[in-house]
This record gives sequence, C-alpha cells and structure tokens, in this order.
Amino acid sequence: MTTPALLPLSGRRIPPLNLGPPSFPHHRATLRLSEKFILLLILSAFITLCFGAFFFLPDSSKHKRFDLGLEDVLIPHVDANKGAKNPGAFLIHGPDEHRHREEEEHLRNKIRADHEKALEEAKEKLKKSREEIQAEIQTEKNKVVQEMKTKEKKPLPPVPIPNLLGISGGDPEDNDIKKKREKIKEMMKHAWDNYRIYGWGHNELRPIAKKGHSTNIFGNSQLGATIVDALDTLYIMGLHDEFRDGQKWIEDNLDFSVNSEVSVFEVNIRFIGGLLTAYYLSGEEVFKIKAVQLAEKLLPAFNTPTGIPWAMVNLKSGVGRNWGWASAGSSILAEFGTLHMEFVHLSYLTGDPVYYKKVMHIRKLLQKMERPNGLYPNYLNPRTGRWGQYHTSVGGLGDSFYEYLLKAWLMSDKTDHEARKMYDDAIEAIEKHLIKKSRGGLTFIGEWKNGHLEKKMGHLACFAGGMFALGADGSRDKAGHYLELGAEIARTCHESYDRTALKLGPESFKFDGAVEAVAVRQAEKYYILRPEVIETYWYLWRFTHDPRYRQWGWEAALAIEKYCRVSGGFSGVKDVYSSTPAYDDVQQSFFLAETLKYLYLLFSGDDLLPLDHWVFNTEAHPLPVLRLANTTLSGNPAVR
Ligand code: DMJ
Repeated sequence: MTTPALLPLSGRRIPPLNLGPPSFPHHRATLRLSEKFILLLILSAFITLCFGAFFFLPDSSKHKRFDLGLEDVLIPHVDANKGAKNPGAFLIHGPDEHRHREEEEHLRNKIRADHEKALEEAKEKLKKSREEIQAEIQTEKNKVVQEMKTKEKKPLPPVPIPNLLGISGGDPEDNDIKKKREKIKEMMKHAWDNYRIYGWGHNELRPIAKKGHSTNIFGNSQLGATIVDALDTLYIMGLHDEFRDGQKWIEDNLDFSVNSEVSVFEVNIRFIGGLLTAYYLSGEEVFKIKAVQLAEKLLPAFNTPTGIPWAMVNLKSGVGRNWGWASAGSSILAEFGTLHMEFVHLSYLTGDPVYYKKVMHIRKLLQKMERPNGLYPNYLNPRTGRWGQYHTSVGGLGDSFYEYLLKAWLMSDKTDHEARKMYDDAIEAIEKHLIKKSRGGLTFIGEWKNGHLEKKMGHLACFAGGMFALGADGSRDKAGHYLELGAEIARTCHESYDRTALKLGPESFKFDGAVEAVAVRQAEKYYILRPEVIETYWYLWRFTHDPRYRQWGWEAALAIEKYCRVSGGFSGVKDVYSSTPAYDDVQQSFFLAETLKYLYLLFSGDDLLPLDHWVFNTEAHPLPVLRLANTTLSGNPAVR
C-alpha cells in the first residue's frame, strides 16, 4: 500500500514551509496558510519580547499609581536606591502595604502563567501539519459562517411532522407468538439492566468482566453508545421507565464537544439515527437538539478536495483522516454512502440545506464516475476522486451504500427516482457478476476482487435478502424475481447457521468444492451478536407471512439465549463450530438496537412500524417517510 506524502495519516509530519509563490492547485489555501504561519511567528516573537521585558526591565510595577487622594495612607515614594523623588507615584504604606504586595505578586504570577500558556499554544500550533492547520482554519470559517447564518435566520415555519403511524402496539393474537415476543422483551431487559448496572455511560458492556467497554469507532470518550442505540427498541417494547432513564442520561451527560476522533459512519448510523428516531417516537426536543449538535461536529469531515468525507473526524478540532488499512488512503463506499437518510432528515427538521447538499454532492460525484462492469468499487480516494482497489462487496465495505439508495427512494415517498435508478442499475450489475448458485443449490453473493469472484459470503451480506425483498415492489417489472432472490439469500444464510454446533452463523462462510456455507478459517468462525440474518427473516416475514421465517428467527433467539447469555448480559462467541465456545466478552450496542428489535418485530403484528410509513436505517432505527409532496413544503428539504 503506497502512502502519498501529504496523506492525513502522516498528519504528525510537518510539511516543508512554503513561503514562495504557490505551485499547486491549493494555492489560495497555501497563501492563507503561509500568512497564518508568519502571523504565528510574529505573535510568538512578540510574546517572548513582552515576557523578557516584564522580567528584565526595571520593576515599574512597584510604582503603582493611585489617585485616591488619601494623604494619610499615600505618601510620595522615594526610590530607596537612588534617593530621587518619583513625582506623581505613590507607595502604599501602613497595614495595607503587605496586602498590596501580595496582590502584586499574585498579578505578576498570573501574567507570567498567561504568557507561558500563550507561548505553549503558539509552539503547539507550529508543530501541526499542513492538513491539521488547514482543517482548523476551515472549521473556524465554517463556525463564523454558521454563526452569521444563525443570527440572520428567521424563525422556521413549523415543520409538519410526518404521519407517525404504528409507534406502539403490534400485539399478536396467537398465544404462542405472544409468549415468544415476551421472551424477546425479557432478553432486552437483561441486556439493558446489566449495562445499566455495570456499563452505564460507557459505550458498550463487557458482560463477563462486568464493566464498560469501547472500541476506536467511538473515539476515546464515554458517549453512552448503548443508551442512544437502544432507546427506540425500549420505546417500542413499552419499556418506558428505561427509556426515560436513558433520556435523563442524555440530557445530563451527552456532550459532543470532546477531543475525540470518531467514525463518521458509525456515529451517524448509531447516534444521529438513534437520536432522530427517539425524537420522532417521543417528541422530546432534546433528542433533536443533540442530533443536530452532533451533525454539526461531523461537517468538517467533508472538507476534502472532493467533498467525499473522511472516515474519521476529531469532534473538537474537526481534523479528519482515513483508516490506515484502506486502499491508498481511500474512503469507504459503505461509510460515505450511508449518510443520506439521516442527513435528509436533519435538513428537514432544521430547515438548513447544508446536510442535504453534502449527501447530494456525494451522489452526483458517484454518478459521474465510470464503474468497472457497472460495479461500484469499495474504495474511493477523497483527494483525487479516483477509485482505489477494484473490490466490490455487498457485505462489509459496500453493503449499506446499496441499502441507502433503495431507502432514499422509499423515504422520499418513492419520488427520488434518481436513487431508485442507481439502486436498480447497481443491483443488476451485482446479480450479473457476484450472485451465483453453489453445487448444492444455495444462492450466494460472492466478492469481486480485481476481476475475480471470491466465493465467500459474509454474515454482513445476509442483510441483502431483506433488501431484495424490500426493493421488489417498484423494480423494473421484476418484483417476483427479487422477492424470490431475497428468499434464496435467507435460505442460504439460515444454512450457514444450521451447519454449526451452536446454530449461530459464522462471520463469513465459503462455497468451495464440497464446502458450502461453512467457515473455513478459524478467524472467521465467530458470532458477535450480529443482526443481518434475523433482519432478513423479518423483511421476508412481512412480505410473505411464510411461517418458516418466524421459526428460523426463534431458532436463532434460542441459540443466543443458550450460548450467548451470561449473568452480566449477552456476549459474542469465538467459534460457532465448538459446542463449548469461548466468549468474546462484548455486548455490542447493535445487539440492542437491531438484533433484539428485529426479533421483537418478527413476533409482532404488521401494524407496529408499518413499512409504508417507516424506513429503517442501517442500524434499525426507523425514520418516517417524508411525504413532502403533501405538505406545505415545496419539493425537497434543500429548498425549504
Ligand atoms: C451495524 O452497525 C449496522 O447494521 C451496519 O450497517 C453494519 N453492521 C453492524 C451490525 O452487524
């Protein structure tokens, strides 16, 4: 993997100072940068001068002037050393003298500390790389523009809240189904209560060690990821005390002004998605406010030469960068391509088109690009606007990009035809090049790597069964075909569960000769409480009402209960082929957001969150369809 000299990864390196005439396309930024540099140098020299003057010039601070006219306490000061009168200057005598000396000393210390601090800050600035300084300047500019806009803004016309049908209910009539639904709710209680006891405020829970846990996607701050991710599941299950508890924590503690580098994609789908849904369900303003606060913090990630956002952004400095492992400094398709739903809702709710414009810009750029075999590669360089390696996947790195094309169309009340066309074209190419049938008759989605099909399917790709079913209606006269394709993927993914000792699916599985739907490498045998297979069962259940999907979902629920439940919550397992598996000791936040929610919905009536009113984001946070044509708003959120 090559690393260009000015990649953000090399952010700690100081690029050569360019004071000469600009010689590359960012000359305007370079000039400003140089000016800033010179200013900083002058500032630090000035501070050093003041500092020196303060300590090495004669100590005039002792000659403090007082104009109080109190002759009994103020007498003309005589310089003891020179014996000369210093007219107009008075020294304080009497009982106050000591106090004033102390005050002076205190003042001097404070000035000294301030100077040292300013000097340190100037030095720190000079240590920063060109990218960091550029991003800081841009962030400052954005802040000023934003402040000006806020000042100028007239109060928004009230936003017509979409028709929020089916936010509770769904009680099944059948007694057996009712019991199963109750069991899922009990599992949610167990996961939540233990997080409440042992991990409260941390991002996730270690259910064996019984303490908080986090990963780099959330940065180094305790942002309560599990709380935010779980809120809507608690709400639809009727766990309202727990919901309020979570709301209180968010009101009191959730603060995004932290010096922490987070994944733009992950915080968008889990935090912004979770907060927006919590707002729509409960109507509590705090969730909307927090969602907007976070979104503002993510905006600097888009300050790249192409407008394709960085994978990570520091919430405080606004400095962005990409994952070190991504092909040639690229951004990831499934990351920058999974912002649309949340960002459209942000523009809708705030009346500020900035979010909408960011995601539409990404779409326009992608539309202009040439696609090898009609496929979207997983990697795109945000500096050059060129694809990285030609890898295409419907699993990790690609998955939710396709999902959001379809859902952009659904969320727009099926008016965003551009998104639908992009989805249809992409799916056609995927079917042609990536979807195959195994010798044993299982349909699978492989991965395209530099012109070669790898016959391996990830657990993540299993979500596509649900996506094909959801997109069937509205496809180019192929509704029956796509529903069938969704059902075939569901069957394959069920097989990947059924062929293990624990009846839980591995992270990825192969189709190679005699091997079918089975993981081969040890490193691919784990199950981390992922939702995708159950998600597909639920969509297929909604569209077909074939009882097999409830049956398969129940098998998975029992397996999770038996092999993943521990006294401190639920844990992932390291090897689904071993009947005595080791735990990974992580209760993922998506287990509460997605896995348990999809299971609960699978055993609920269709009137709970009906699919013609709600569209689920990729973290299973339902967002209402925006029927803008029927509102007083004209067209899309960008022109409100
Ligand atoms: C979730 O965070 C989301 O579903 C995402 O799109 C991909 N994977 C995880 C769960 O497996």
